[in-house]
Amino acid sequence: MKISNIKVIITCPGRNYVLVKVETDEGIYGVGDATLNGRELAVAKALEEHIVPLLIGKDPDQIEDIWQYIFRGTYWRGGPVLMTALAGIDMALWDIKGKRAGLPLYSLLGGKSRNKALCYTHIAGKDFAEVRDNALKYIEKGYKALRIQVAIPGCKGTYGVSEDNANSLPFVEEWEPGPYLRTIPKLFEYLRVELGDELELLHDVHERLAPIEAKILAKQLEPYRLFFLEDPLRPEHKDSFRVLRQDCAIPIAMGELFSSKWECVSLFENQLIDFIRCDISHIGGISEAKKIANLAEIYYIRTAWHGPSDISPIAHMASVHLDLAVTNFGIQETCEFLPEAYEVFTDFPIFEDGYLTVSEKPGLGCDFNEKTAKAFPYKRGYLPVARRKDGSVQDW
Ligand code: KDG
Ligand code: MG
Repeated sequence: MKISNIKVIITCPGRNYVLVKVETDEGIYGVGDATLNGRELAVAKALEEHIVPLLIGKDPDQIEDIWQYIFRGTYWRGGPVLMTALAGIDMALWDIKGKRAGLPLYSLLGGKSRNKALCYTHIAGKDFAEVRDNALKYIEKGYKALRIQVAIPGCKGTYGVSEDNANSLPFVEEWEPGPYLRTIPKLFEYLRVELGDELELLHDVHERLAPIEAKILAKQLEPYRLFFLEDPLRPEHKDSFRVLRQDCAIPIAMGELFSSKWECVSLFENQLIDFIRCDISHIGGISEAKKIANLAEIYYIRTAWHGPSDISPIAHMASVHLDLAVTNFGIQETCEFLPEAYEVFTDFPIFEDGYLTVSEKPGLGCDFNEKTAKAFPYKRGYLPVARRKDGSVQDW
C-alpha cells in the first residue's frame, strides 16, 4: 500500500478546523486533525507546501518511520505549527492502520484498560450564583466533574467566561492578579456549600500567575479538594513549579501548550505535576501521546488530554481511544460541539452519565464529509489577548 494523495481541508462549521485526509492506492484513507486555533493557515501551508510532497508514495503502515522522518529527517523541527501538522498526518496513518486491521484504535494501542473514560466540561458565570446554576444544569446531564471559571470583578472580560471564540481581530481582556486571587478561593468555598462534596471541581489558571501567587492560590484552595488546578504557571521555566509544589497538597495539571515529550520530562522526573494535559493535535499525534502517557506512568502521573471545542471531533476521538487504552488515565476534557459540526463530522465521542466511550468502528471511528466541509469556508480569527490595567501584556 502506498500514499497516493493527501488533502488538507480548512472548514469552519462554527469554528475553524484543519482536516487532513491521507489517501492510498488501495482505496483506504485515513483522517486526522491539524487544527491550531488562530494559526490554522500556517499549519495548512506547512502541510501543503512542505510536508505533503514528501509523503506521496510512502508506505502508510510505517507510522514511526514517517513520524521520525518529518520530525528529525527534515532538520527543522518542533513548535506548535509543525507539531500540529505532524499530528494531522500521524492520526490519519493510525486511522488507516485500524481500517486495514478492521480494529478500533484502542485495540491497536493494546486494548481497553477501562470501559469508559471519566470526563469534565467547562462551566462559567458572571457571578457565583450563575456559576452554580450552570453547574446544576450539567450535573443534571450526568457530569461528575466540572471545570469552573467566573468573571473577575472590575476586569473587562475574563478567560473562560467571555466568548473565547475566534474574533476577526483579538478582543482585549483586562486582568489583575489581586482581584483574581481574592475571588477564586471564595468561589470554591461557595460551590462546596452549594453543590456538596461529591462533584469533582477543576479550575484553569491559564498560565496567568507568578510562582508565589500560584502557591498562595493553591494553599487557599486546599480545603475544597480540587480534582486539579490547571496551568498555574507559564510553560517556559519548568523549575518554577518547585515553588508551588513545596508544602502544597493540591493536584497540578499542565501541558496544553507543550509541543513534544521533551517538555514533559523535567516536570515528570521531579514529580512537579500530577496530570499531563498535552493536546494530541499539538504534540505530533497519537504516536507522541502514547509515549508521553508511558513516560508519565513511571511517575504515577495520569493523563488528562486537552479537549476544548477548538480542536475537531477527530482529535477528541483519538483522545478517548487513548483514554480507554492507557493504564494511567486520569480524566478527559470534553465539550459540546456546535450544530454545524454535526453536518461535517460523522462521529463524536459517546457521552453517557459523565463518561465517554467510542464506537467499535475500525480506526478512529470518525470521518468527515468533504462536500459539507467545503460549504463552511474558513473565517480568519484570533484568540483574545489580555492586558493589565496599566496596559502591559498579560498571559491570556
Ligand atoms: O485555543 C485555546 C484553548 O484551547 C484553551 O484556552 C482551552 O485552556 C483551555 C482548556 O483547558 O481547555
Ligand atoms: Mg487549559
